[in-house]
Amino acid sequence: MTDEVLVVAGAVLDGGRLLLAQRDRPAELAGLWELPGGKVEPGESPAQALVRELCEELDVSVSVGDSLAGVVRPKPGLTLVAMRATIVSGTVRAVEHRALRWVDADGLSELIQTGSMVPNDLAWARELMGELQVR
Ligand code: 9L3
Ligand code: MG
Repeated sequence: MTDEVLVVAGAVLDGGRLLLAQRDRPAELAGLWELPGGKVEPGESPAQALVRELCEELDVSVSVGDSLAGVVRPKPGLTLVAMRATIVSGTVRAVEHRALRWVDADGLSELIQTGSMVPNDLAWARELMGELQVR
């Protein structure tokens, strides 16, 4: 079906910290923090889409690893998946976001507690929290 939308987001972890990006749009999500990414285009694999999205949004090249366990279906026709990504070249900068932030377990916990995460990303945030905590 052409109206099936798949969104892929990147879990970029480095040195015990997770990269989060603050959305600038749409209005209801502006100011909230997410795993960066976007829609898989026709003909792309999720991994290819993530490489393209993180190049467009963060100006870096990444290699894509495993998917996170959480698959989010907020409404019919929309599925969100997250995949691990490692920066292979470049330094992240906020091309399309309001800001970027590297968070440790405490920083991520704070964003979750204060309702500062994009709601659809909460399952991934909790999953990644476990990994940040054991370090
Ligand atoms: N979305 C939710 N969490 C995320 C991402 C990357 C995207 N981590 C949602 C927000 C939009 C839709 O998916 O409704 C498409 O994302 P984008 O192309 O606006 O980034
Ligand atoms: Mg995006």
